[in-house]
Amino acid sequence: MKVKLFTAQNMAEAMTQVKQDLGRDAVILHTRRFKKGGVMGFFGKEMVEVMAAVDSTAAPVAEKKMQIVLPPAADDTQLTALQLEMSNMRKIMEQMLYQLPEHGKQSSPLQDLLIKNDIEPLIAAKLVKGLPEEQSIAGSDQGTVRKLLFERIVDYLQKTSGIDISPTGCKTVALIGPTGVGKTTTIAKLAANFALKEGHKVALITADTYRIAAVEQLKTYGDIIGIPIETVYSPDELKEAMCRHNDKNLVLIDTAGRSPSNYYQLAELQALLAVDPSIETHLVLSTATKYRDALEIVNKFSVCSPQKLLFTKVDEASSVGTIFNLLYHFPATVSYVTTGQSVPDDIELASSTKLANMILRE
Ligand SMILES: Nc1nc2c(ncn2[C@@H]2O[C@H](COP(=O)(O)OP(=O)(O)OP(=O)(O)O)[C@@H](O)[C@H]2O)c(=O)[nH]1
Ligand SMILES: [Mg+2]
Repeated sequence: MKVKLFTAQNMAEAMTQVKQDLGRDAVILHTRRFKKGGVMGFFGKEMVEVMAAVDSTAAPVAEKKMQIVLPPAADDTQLTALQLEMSNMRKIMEQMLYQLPEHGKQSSPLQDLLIKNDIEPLIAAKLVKGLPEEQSIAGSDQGTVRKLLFERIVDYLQKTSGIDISPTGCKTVALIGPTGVGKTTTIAKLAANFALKEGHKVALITADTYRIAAVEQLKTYGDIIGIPIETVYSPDELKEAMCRHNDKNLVLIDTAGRSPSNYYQLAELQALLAVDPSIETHLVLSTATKYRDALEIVNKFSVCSPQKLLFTKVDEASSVGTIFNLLYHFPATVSYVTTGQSVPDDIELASSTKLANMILRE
């Protein structure tokens, strides 16, 4: 790890120095403003100091392509296999539990369908509980029971609402979530739709100053869409940037991906968003996330009090089971789902009937 200190007259200049010296993969470790010259700290010139680092052991790009990925050490492999085995056994036992006589009857084909679409076995059992047997409904068509189940599912998915913009006020929305789930891409999709398709005045703010490349990623989108973009390094700067753009209909804030197990990072994010309680926070999750991991993410990010959930990568997930399982436990509002990498097209307002149809997909 190569660590270096940079001093410049402003943050933009410091970032250029970091990029030139350490490259686009540099990580910002610390920033501070200080006064240079002057008398007892007064009348000095304001300067910024940035401490940045880059992994000096990382191979150059060309070399990286040729790297051979070694299998994990024997112990790790055994451990992973054991964990997998235990997880499979747990699933089988949960399913068996609901097929035992005290639970009434054998699982139904609809229950099996729910489980196949990754609805947790216990939730699937509760969803079909009390539904009539298909053959017991005299003279009804085959789909009657399915329709009843569909309505039950829709009931749990009812809370959906996107970004509600008022023609007069300024709405501010921040996207938060784990790394790589698609926050920046989703911000670009939202910005392009609200600015270009709906003609609203939109501005972007990025608080993701962790990697140089992250700032550039959003700046590129901002330039293409033709809307202003600001970079902020602290809660105070966020407040100032929000004030500067209070003439806009929508201000979208991008944040750095955070690990749910890093308490410090989450506390920092919480402090950033606490500068203005009017910020509407959407927690972004990949639909392909395993349910148990998604639960952990929602639990840990709850310190940031997100108002809505936003699910990305529906196109990459084999089911939308995680979405349903989560909403069964946390009756949260879902804003959007994203369905691919294309900006601005691959985003939709969440629809309870569309999701319910996917949950009952054969
Ligand atoms: N298939 C698919 N890929 C997506 C979707 N949304 C984003 N991606 C891709 O996911 C990758 C990561 O997207 P980013 O927008 O950079 O994710 P991020 O959450 O901002 O990542 P960090 O800022 O590093 O935390 C990119 O390759 C995107 O093109 C989606 O709906 N479907
Ligand atoms: Mg990002």
